[in-house]
Amino acid sequence: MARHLITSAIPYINGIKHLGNLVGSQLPADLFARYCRARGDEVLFLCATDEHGTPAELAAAKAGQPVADYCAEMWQVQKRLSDGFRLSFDHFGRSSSPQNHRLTQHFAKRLYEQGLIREVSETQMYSPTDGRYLPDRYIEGTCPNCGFDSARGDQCDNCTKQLDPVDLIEPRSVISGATDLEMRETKHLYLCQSQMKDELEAWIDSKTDWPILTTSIAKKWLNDGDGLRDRGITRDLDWGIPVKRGDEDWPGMEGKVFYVWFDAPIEYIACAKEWVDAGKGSDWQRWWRTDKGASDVTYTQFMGKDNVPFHALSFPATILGSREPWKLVDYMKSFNYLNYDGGQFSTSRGRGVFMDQALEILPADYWRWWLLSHAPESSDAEFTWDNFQASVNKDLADVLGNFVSRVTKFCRSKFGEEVPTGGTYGAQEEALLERLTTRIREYEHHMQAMEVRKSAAALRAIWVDGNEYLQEAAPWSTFKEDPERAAMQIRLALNLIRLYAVLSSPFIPDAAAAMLAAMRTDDTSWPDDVPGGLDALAPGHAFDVPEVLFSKITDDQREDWQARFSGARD
Ligand code: B3M
Ligand code: ZN
Repeated sequence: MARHLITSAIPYINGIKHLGNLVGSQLPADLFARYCRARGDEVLFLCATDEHGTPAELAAAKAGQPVADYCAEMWQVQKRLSDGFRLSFDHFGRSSSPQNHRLTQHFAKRLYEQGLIREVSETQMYSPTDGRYLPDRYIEGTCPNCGFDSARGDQCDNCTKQLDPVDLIEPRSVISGATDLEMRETKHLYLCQSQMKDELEAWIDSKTDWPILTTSIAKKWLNDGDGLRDRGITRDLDWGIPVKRGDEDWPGMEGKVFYVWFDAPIEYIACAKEWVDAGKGSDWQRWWRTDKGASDVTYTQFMGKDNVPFHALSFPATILGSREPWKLVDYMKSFNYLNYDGGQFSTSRGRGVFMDQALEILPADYWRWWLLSHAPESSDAEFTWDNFQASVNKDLADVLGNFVSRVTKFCRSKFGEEVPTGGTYGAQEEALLERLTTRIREYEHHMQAMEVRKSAAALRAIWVDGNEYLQEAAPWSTFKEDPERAAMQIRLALNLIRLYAVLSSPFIPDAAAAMLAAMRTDDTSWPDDVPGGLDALAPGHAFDVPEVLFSKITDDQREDWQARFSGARD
C-alpha cells in the first residue's frame, strides 16, 4: 500500500478565498487525496490557515478586533467553507498553533547552529507616535516615480514600481497617519540561502519528472542571482512567532517575530503534530521523519505558481539546512491563474466569485466540476458564466445526470425497483467493456500524473460511453421483443451507475454519494477488473430512483449571477 503525504498551500487568514485561489491549490490537492484513498493508498492530507504577517494584522485592525480573535474567527469561517466544498483534509490546522511556534523556533536554532543564520544591522522606519517599527506595508506616501499619493512602502500600486520606504515622498504611518517617522538602526536575522545554492540546484535538477511550470520558475529564481539572496526572516511585528532559538531567548531579538514565509511552510509539519494532538492520528513523525518511517512516503505539494519559489527554494533550504532527516517534497504541482470574466479575480478589490458566495447559489459539486475540468494547468484559464452554464448543463445534467435518471426510471417502470434478472452479454456489451477498460486505465494514468484537465476529460468520456451504449442498446425497444435482453442491458446500466459513482467521487463527492445511496450499496471498490466491477449489483438487488442529480442552470439564473457578480463585493 502506497503512502501519500499531500499538502495544499495554506490560505492567508485575511478574508474569504475566491474560486481562483481554490482551484490553484486546495481543490486539486483534494482531488488527488480522494483518488489515492479510493485506490486504497494510505493518505495524510493537510492544510491550515496562514495567520501571520502584516496582512493579518491589517485585516484585524480593519475589523476592529484583536489579531488573535480575528484569526480564530476567520479560521472558523474558512473551515466551514472548506467543509462546504468537501475538501477532505485530515486536519485543517493553524500556523499560529503552539506546535508551529515550537517547531519554527526549533528550525531557527538548528539553522543557527549550522551557521546558516546571521545577524544583520539595518535601518528601518520607526514611528514614535505608534511606539513601533513600521514594516513596509505600514508606510504610505507619494510615489517618487509617478506621483501617486497612496504608494505603499514596498510597491506603488499605480505604476507597480518596487519601492523602499525611504524612497517615498512624505511618508506616513498607515496605523496612525503620523508623519514624524525616523530611521533607526535595528538588527534582523538572515537565512543564508546563498550558501546552499549548489545543494538546492542539484536537488532541483534531480526532479526531472516535475511539471515544467514548477521547474522553470524554480530554475529562474535559482539562476537569477537574486532568487537565492540571503533573506531576512524576522520582522518587527507584535503578531507572529517570537524569535527564539528553541526555548532560549535570542539576544537582541526581543519583541521581534519570524517572517510569515519562514513559519508558514513549517506549518505543513506542525499540522501533522496538530493532527495527532487532536486525537486524529497516532504518529506524525512516521510521515515527516525519514528516520522514523517516512522514507516510503511520497510527498506531493499543490500550490499557485506565485508560491513556487518559497516551496522550491526557501523551504527546502530550511529543511536541508537543519541537517535533520525531514522528508523533502517529492512532487510539486503548481498552477497558473484563473481569471474572472475578462479580468482578474481580486481579493483586495472584491472582484469575482468568493467561496461563500459560490455555495450560496449552487452545491459544491457544480463548482468542483467546472473548476477542475478547467484547471489552469498549461496556461491561465478564465471563468465565464456562459462557459460555466454550458459545462454544467452538458456534462453534469445531460450526460451524467440524465443517464442515471433514464436508467433508474425505465427499470422502475418495466422491472420494478430492483436489478433485473436474465439475459447474457452480447457483442455490444463486450465492446463496451473493452472500451471502458481502456478509458478507465487512461483515467487512472492521468489521475496518477495529476493531470487534472485530462483526468476530467477522461471521466467525461467514460460517462459518454454509457450514454452511447444506452442509445444503441435502446432497452425501451428491446423490451418489446426480447425482455430478457432488456433486463441484461438495464442490469449493466444500473451497475454502470455504481461504477460511475466510484470513479467520479474524487471530482463530485456529493453526487457520487447520492448515486451510491440510490443504488443502496456501499461497495466503493475500484474497478481494477472492469467486467467484475460491473457485476457488483446482483440480480434482485433493490435500488431507488434518486432525486434529480443536477439541475440545469437557466439563462435567467446565468444573467442574474453575471450581473450580481460584476462589481465588487460589499
Ligand atoms: N499563504 C500564499 C497564498 O495563499 C500563502 C501560501 C503559504 S504556503 C506555505 O497564496
Ligand atoms: Zn508610482
